Amino acid sequence: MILLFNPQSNPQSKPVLPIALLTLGSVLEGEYDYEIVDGNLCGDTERELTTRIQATGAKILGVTVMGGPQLHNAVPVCRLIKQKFPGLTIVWGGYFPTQHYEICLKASYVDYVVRGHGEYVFRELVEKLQDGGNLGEMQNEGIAYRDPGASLTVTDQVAAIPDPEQLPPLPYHKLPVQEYIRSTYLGSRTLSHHTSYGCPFKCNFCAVVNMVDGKWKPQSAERTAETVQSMQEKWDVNGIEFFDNNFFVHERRTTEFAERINDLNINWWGEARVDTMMKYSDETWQKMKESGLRMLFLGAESGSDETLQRMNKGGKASTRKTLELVRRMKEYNVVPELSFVMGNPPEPKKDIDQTIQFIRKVKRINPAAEIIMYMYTPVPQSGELFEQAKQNGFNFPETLEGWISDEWKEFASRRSRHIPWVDNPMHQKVRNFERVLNAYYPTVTDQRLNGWKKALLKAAGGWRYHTEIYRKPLELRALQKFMHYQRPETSGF
Ligand code: B12
Ligand code: SF4
Repeated sequence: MILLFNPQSNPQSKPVLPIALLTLGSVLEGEYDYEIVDGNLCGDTERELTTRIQATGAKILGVTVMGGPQLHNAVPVCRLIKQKFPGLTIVWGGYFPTQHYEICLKASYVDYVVRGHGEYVFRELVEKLQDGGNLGEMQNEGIAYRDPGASLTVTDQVAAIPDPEQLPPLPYHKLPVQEYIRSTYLGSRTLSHHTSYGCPFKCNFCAVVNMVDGKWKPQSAERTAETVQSMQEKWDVNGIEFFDNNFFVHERRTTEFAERINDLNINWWGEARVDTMMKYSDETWQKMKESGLRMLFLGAESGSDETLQRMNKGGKASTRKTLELVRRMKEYNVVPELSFVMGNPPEPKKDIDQTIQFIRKVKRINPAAEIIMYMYTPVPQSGELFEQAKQNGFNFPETLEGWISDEWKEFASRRSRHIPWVDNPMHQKVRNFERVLNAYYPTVTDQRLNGWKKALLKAAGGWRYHTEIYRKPLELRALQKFMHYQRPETSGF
């Protein structure tokens, strides 16, 4: 028996479907016994795992791990579970272990790390562990472990990306899917899905590059549309969030998908690049709109063309294009959700000021645009930004215990106050501006904010926004707390 475990990632809100575990399960289906344990559905994850291991006699525990709150749950739970069941093999996979496998393998409670998209390599590892095969003869790349002499064995490459079109359907029957359906801006019954792996770009602040090295593999429009239709038939879904890193790479796939779901009356959301969406024809935009596209998440990243270059943003990314796109989206009434990476070296203050001014321009053009502001937080890969970060005294923690300290938990959530090149006044300026911006332009996707609450927030934030006096917005803080205001990045994914 194999248990696939999703540590708690968002215990306060409605759980998000653990798609990684469903797809790992899809290739075990019919060959191996397995169960999925979702920490977001159980209060005490350690107790739940203990009960399930005792009841099933599980010998392998596969754990999916994202930096931030999820790691915070994964570390103590795996430590305790390993103490209780020393014979249990614990395998970690996902974004965090892919990047920081050496640190993970220092911990006595992590036996193996699978790097990259792990469906086939995990299945082969399970086969070897159960049948006693030689790990040195693994066909699939993407595994790292310490042998009994404690030296590190790691394959040269991360796992090859599986072709999503060839993967079996997701084994939804392993989870209580109804629990994951939530009400969002898209619809009263929204569920998430994933249709492509990777991204063809290599932005040097982005963790996706380490996973896929500039590759992108999609499922066909036909299969994607069929899945959406079956979600509607089975669970009466009327909103879909596509969590792909870059759903819109191929215009033809998007158009075909939009045509195929046109009559389903479903609203949808996805993640895209600004330059790609500017290349799309008016006809495609019209089709996407008619098929129910309500909102797009876009990596605008910066208000400075110089910084976009330094980020290796690639393609034809530019600030001018971002402004053109938000104007275009206004015509189609599709909400742009723009994500920015603030405080980039070598001149973080200038970078922050330029991006704040740029966001003000965006809002003048399209007031409905949602703005998400992250602080630049390096990922371990080569590139000018990371080199400069290191020169500025940046180092990752060397143990998992270090990673789960409050400071690094905040860091992994990309809102850290402890980035060496961003001093406290700079950090405060970003957060104060964010507060004023969110008051003056309350998010359109927040379902709890009704008309009078929005009007009150807008009035209270107006003078600060116009005079650009962002310091100490205590009155806005109190108001937003009182109204349970929801920041844009917590509204969808
Ligand atoms: C859904 C999602 C969430 C959900 C949580 C989902 C869950 N598991 O509970 C929520 C909304 C809570 C979330 C939050 C955050 N997320 Co998030 N999230 C995603 C998203 C959009 C989709 C994940 C997904 O389902 N992918 C589909 C599956 C098939 O792919 P996968 O997860 O990579 O899994 C494959 C491999 O990683 C591997 N694998 C994964 N787990 C395991 C386990 C084992 C045992 C094995 C063998 C293999 C394996 O094999 C899988 C199959 O191919 C990704 C982006 C993306 N498209 O992947 C970002 C992403 C993972 N998130 C990210 C971040 C930064 C966060 C946050 C930390 C910060 C933020 N505010 O965005 C927060 C906080 C996390 C927390 N609370 O702990 C980053 C990670 C970057 C990094 N530096 O590591 C990503 C890549 C987004 C991005 N492009 O920046 N997230
Ligand atoms: S385009 Fe987006 S997903 Fe692709 S590498 Fe750049 S930031 Fe990452």
